Amino acid sequence: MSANAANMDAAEAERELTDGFHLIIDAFKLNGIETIYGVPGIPITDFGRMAQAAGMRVISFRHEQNAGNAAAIAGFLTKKPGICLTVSAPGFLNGLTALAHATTNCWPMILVSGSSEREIVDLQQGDYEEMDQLAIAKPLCKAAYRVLHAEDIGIAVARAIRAAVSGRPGGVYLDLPAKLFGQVMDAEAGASSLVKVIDPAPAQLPAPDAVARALDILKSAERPLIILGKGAAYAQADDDIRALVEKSGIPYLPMSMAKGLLPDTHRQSAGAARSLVLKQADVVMMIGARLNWLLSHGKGKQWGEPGSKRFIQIDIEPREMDSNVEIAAPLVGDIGSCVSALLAGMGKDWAAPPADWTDAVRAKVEANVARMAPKLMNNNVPMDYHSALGALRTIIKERPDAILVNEGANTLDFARSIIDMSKPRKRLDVGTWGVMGVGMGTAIAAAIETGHRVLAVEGDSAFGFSGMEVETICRYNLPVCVVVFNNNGIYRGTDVNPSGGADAATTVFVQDARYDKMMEAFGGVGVNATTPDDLTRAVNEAMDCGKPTLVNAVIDPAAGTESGRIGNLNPQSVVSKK
Ligand SMILES: Cc1ncc(C[n+]2csc(CCOP(=O)(O)OP(=O)(O)O)c2C)c(N)n1
Ligand SMILES: [Mg+2]
Repeated sequence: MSANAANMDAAEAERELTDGFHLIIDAFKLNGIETIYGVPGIPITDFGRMAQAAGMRVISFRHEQNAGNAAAIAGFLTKKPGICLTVSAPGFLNGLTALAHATTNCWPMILVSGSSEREIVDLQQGDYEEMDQLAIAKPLCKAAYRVLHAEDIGIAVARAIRAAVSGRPGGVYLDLPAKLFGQVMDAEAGASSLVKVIDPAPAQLPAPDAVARALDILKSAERPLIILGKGAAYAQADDDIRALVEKSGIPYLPMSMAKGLLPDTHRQSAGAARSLVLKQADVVMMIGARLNWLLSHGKGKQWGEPGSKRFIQIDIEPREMDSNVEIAAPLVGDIGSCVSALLAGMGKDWAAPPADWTDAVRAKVEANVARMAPKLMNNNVPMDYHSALGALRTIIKERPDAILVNEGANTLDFARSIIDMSKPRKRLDVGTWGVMGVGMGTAIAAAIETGHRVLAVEGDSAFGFSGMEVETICRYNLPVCVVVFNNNGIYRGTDVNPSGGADAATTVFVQDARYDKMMEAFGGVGVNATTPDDLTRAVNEAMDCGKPTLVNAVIDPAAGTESGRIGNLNPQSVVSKK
């Protein structure tokens, strides 16, 4: 070898190098992504370590589904994609439910999964955790990408971010084969291969004639109604949405995760008169709410006389229009832009809706609230849903910044109507699917992303889906108070095995279980509460000190109803009823 060639070799060796591990971390950080929710293992263990070393927050869970649910709700809360990191095949599949959930709910999330060697996977030669993950993820998310070369990491992360947050947000899958992590490239070339996403969710302005059409219809209404969906909460256009509702004088109905956009005690809230307004309104304007099953598809008995309504719908996705019924005024654009265009178009002298309509709604709300009030104060032992939730309602009222996480059947339905919210994005629940298992992942991400206190109100069944994450709550010392509504089962704890056999009935659990002991096992505070006073004391203390706490709230096993408020969706057997 000539002296010259030897010198060049030495220069080459001295050049700074980077690799896949570092490029992925740098690409995230460049785009403001600071937190990863995941479960370690081959091939991503070192990646997690390096991300932590590089100053990212890496939160390790006990099961990927909970990490995924954390990432999904982080997306909802921040408008940035929540990141879930999983190992290949089984870890990936565990995370996939949450990715599909995020997509269904229109929340930005990126499931980043390690995968096994392409050459072996594609020949189906039985690699460690072999699976064609990209193909499996594709139908369950908005977009799915695989990166084979380190120099493509920058562009791949940029594509994933833009796909997740632009237009209608949703879940994105990013497949990172094991070999990618160790691939080496020149550090300078690596740095210049990274892409900072400029304006990741560009505003989409509504067409002026579409705005005028919507305002014309709204103006002509005799019994108008506004429905706020979780899309409106996601938009973070809180001031304009409130201004629009107040300027219009129109009664509004918040879907469950839109509660608090305006305080539930607002004069125009029709939350406690839902049946009346759905049936009687003549014009309904949906803001970030879809006419899916949660609104009975915009038709049927709940909606009064067929053909009695005209709908105005604000949504960023044009295909949402006419999905279930005719939309008289489609307003396609991002919610912030649409709402501000409506506000501008309303001018200074917008006439309030006819007083006989707003008075009728108000009267119904007041009657229903008054009817509910004494139930919330009963002192029955064991507690029922009303007395236990009456106690929690006061606690949330006194702490408007606390985040309420809620899942279950009766536990969900009663809490939704009983606990008033007064600020936006403070109520996080089961979303579009009504899925059980989001509780602990949601509570953890809510605490991490916002720094506020979290109160998770959980059915005993619902809690079981993610209950092991109480260890995670203790490990990161998060200010989460979990209240398990323990009625010994799913819906009720009173069913008996119809065969007379020794097995428990399908919907009941171990009687008188002590979920509070689970929290104690990891060093948190556990309390068994049998009265509203016990419950108030324990939850107040937890919310004051912020220590991980689990309160086992003993609820009358006979107090609930089958499927809470959606029992009508259960198919019936004519044969077994003979
Ligand atoms: C992933 C998933 N599995 C199953 C269900 C069916 N499901 C609906 S509510 C529920 C549990 C209800 O019981 P609990 O949480 O104890 O609330 P309760 O009505 O007893 O207050 C179940 C299993 C679901 N919604 N999601
Ligand atoms: Mg239960």
